[in-house]
Amino acid sequence: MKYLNSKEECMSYDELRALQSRRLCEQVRRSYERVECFRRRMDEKGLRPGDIRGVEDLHLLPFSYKKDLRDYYPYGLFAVPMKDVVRLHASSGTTGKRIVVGYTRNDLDMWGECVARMMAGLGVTAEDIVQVSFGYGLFTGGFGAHSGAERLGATVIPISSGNTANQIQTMVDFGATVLCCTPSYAMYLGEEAERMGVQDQLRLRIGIFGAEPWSENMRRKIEEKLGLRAYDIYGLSEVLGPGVACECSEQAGMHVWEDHFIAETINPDTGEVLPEGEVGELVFTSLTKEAFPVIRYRTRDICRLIREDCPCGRTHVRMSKPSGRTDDMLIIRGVNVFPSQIEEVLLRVSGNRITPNYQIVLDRVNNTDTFDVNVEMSEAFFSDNVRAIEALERNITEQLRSTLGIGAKVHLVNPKTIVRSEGKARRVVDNRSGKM
Ligand code: DLL
Repeated sequence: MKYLNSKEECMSYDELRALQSRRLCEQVRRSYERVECFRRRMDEKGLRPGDIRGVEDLHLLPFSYKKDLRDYYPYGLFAVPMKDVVRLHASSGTTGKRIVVGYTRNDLDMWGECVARMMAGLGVTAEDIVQVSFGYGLFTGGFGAHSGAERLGATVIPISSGNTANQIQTMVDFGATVLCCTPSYAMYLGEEAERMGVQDQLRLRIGIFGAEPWSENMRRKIEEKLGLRAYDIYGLSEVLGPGVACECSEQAGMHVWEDHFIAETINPDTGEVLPEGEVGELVFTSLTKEAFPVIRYRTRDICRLIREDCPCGRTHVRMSKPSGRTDDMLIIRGVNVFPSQIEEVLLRVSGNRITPNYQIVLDRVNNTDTFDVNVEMSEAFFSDNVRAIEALERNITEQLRSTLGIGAKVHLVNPKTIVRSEGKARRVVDNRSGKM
């Protein structure tokens, strides 16, 4: 119970700002002394650590980018000697060199604390049995969820992802009450549990899902299939891993732990800071991380910050579900398209006639982009009624054209034919590279 609404979680706005200001000044001073890239950028702006007197001066600081992690690969941005680094994680991303992040013992403690707080806020206790089906390894998901659950005193099943039938049997046999994994894997586990006929033997009550975008519709479907309440958890390797932000019992935005991180939203084109409440690119500054501090790190995730009081009593700002990334924009026949726009149309038009499984496939034929959207029909809608299927395909095609301004070929495919993912779902298959 120690974690439920701890003192830090309920500080007044002024107390939080004062704490952030103290920690920010210290973080800037340390980073300036120890991280060459940051020092150079400060020098270029003619800034000294002493010029930053508190949160009100945050906007003066230079941004940092994913590219910095690649340029200084592997350890060039660390602020402590390697003897103090006790853990490394890495993320490969879809393109380019992977990135590496490091943690001191204190960093791991802070990480565990952040995850434990959010689990406690959702009602996880020492009585719970937590199945961690996020991948363990260089990906932060498995170890991140693990440390939080263990810190709470819950019983952890460190099963990692994959081997789906065995996952479900384990869930049943060990009486798992909490499940942590990506939402697409949760959906898959739900389908498989149904297929195995063991849905009513599951004891799950809480699901903690994240690492990829997912819609409210998907939340409802997962809740229905697994018989639990599903909560969104957000994070990124560069800033910590899972646990930077998480929903509370209200399921209405994810609290960002402001005693450890400052969140800003900016206009991604101009870098201008936006008032809280406006949609923009999310930027994080870490306040307590030792091995790998980040200052004004551009996440590329698009969301808005919510400063209103939350009925749960926590005072920390909330972020909305990311609606996309500034860099997942597709350019199809010259038109800018975000996968989230396609998902929104699919859900609006089709309701329960489709499942949340879809895939966008791009190719180039005769110097022209081809744009196909494969969408899986639900078991309930799937039938021999070819006319109903064609009518839905036409309807989706028309709505996509009016929303996106370009035509797509929509294919309704049979249930369970789109490849399931054990980690993050692959929504876009882009085969165009090298076919200019
Ligand atoms: O995905 C860390 C994580 C693990 C978060 C487990 C939550 C649960 P990366 O692999 O570095 O780290 O990917 C980070 O994933 O910038 C977002 O674009 C996306 N992402 C993470 N959580 C969410 C979420 C982990 N809840 C990138 N909703 C981030 C939408 C998310 N997108």
